[in-house]
Amino acid sequence: MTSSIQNRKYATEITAANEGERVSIAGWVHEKRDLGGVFFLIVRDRSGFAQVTLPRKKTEKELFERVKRVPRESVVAIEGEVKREQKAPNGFEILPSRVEVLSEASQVLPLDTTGKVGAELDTKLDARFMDLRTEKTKHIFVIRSRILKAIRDFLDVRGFIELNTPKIVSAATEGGTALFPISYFEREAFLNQSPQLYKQMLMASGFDRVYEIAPIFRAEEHDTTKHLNEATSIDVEVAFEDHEYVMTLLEELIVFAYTNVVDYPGLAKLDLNLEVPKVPFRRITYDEAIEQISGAGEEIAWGEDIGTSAEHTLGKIIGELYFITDWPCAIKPFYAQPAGEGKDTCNAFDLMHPRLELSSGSQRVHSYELLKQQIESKGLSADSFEFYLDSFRYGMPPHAGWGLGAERLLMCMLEIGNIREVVLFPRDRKRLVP
Ligand code: AMO
Repeated sequence: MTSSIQNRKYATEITAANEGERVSIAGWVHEKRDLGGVFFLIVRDRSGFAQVTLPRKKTEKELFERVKRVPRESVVAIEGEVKREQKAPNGFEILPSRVEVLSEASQVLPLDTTGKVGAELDTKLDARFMDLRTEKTKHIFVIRSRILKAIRDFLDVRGFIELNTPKIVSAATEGGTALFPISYFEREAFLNQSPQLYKQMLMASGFDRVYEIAPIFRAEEHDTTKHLNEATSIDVEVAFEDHEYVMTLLEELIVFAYTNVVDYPGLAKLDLNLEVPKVPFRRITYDEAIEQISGAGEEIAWGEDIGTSAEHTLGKIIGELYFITDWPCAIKPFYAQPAGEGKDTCNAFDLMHPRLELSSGSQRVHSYELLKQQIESKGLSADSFEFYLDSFRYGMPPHAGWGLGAERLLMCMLEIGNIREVVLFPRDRKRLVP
C-alpha cells in the first residue's frame, strides 16, 4: 500500500479549468454540516478549505452514512467531481465518489480548530500540534519563515556568509543572564547564551561578513511575556566597519523584513494593519534616554540599566523604532569598544521597539591588551577566555556587530502580546514539553 495520494490538488488549486473533472484532495475534517437532505464536509489543507457535498438522494447510502460518522479533525482523502458552487469556499464543491479515512481522530478534541471557541495560551501550547491547524497560528509561522528568508536574502546580497558556531560551550558571554550547565563527559560545559565569542573569532579568519541564525539559551528565572529560555538569535559580525555601519545595516534589514511581510495575504487573518517603518530610525543617546525617562517622572540614575518599566516609559514618548546609543561602559559587556580617552561611554547601541528591546550591538574591542583588561575589570577570569583572546593576538581587524531576537521582532511586528505565541514549542521556567 502506498501512502501517496495520486494527483492530489490543494483546495485552492481547484479552478474553473477543473469543472466536471475528477480530482483528489486530502486534509483534515474541519467541519461537518448536516442539513438533512444534504451533508457537507469542509476539508482543510495547508492552502485553505474545500467543500465536499453529499446530496442524500444521489449518494450511495454506505458512503453517506460513513462520511457522517467521520470524527472532526480526522485525516481524509477524497476523490470526486468538481462542480461550480458559488456558496462554497473558492467557488467550487466536490461531489465525492470515494472517501478514505486515513487517520481517525479521537474525540473530544483538545482545541477547537475553527477558532469559534477561544482557548487559553497554556491549552494552545499543550496541544500545539493542533493549535498549528488554526488559521491565526499557522500564519504566524508562515510569516516567521518569510522574515527569516528575507533576512538571509538581504545578508546574502550584501556579501555575508552564513556560519554555525557551537552551542555547547565553556564560557559565558552575556553577564547578567545565567547559563544552563550541562554534563559534558568529565567536564563542566554550558548551553551557549550567544555566539558572541565565536562570531568575533571568525573576524580573525578573513571571512569579513558573517551571520548566524540559531538558538541561544538563557537561564532566565523570571516569567515574563518577553523572555524565553531558548530563543532564536540573528547574529551579524562585520570586519573593518564600526557601530554606525552595523546600525544602518540593522535598520535596513528591519525595513526589508517588514517589506516582505506587508503583502502577505494571511495578514488579514491577524487583524493587522502593518506599516513599513522608515529609515533612518531615530537615534538618542543613553544620556538623552535617562533625561526623558526622569522627565516623565520615573526615577533612574545615570549608569543604571534601562529596565522594563523605564523602557515602556521611553517607548511611549518616542512611539516608533529607535536606537539608544553611547551606553556607559559599566553596563555593557567587556567586548564593547570604549568611546575614547576621558569618556565613560562605549560604542554600543540597543535597537528599541516602543514595547521592548529588539537588538543590541556594538563596535568591538579589537586590541588584545584592552580586551584582556576589560574581561578582568568585569571580574571575569582571562584564563577561561584564552581560546577567544588568542584570536586577537595574531591579526584581528576592527569589527562590529549585533544580535537581533527573531521572536521579539516577530511579536512586535505582528502585535502579539506574549513571546511564547511566536515559538513553536516554547521553553520557559515551567515548560519543557511538548
Ligand atoms: P543581548 O543579550 O542583548 O546581546 O541579546 C540580543 C537580543 O537577543 C534577544 N534576546 C532574547 N529574546 C528572548 N528571550 C530572551 N531570554 C532573550 N535574550 C536575548 C533580544 C536581544 O536584544 N552578544 C550580544 C549581541 C551582540 O552584541 O552582537 C547579545 O547577546 O532581542
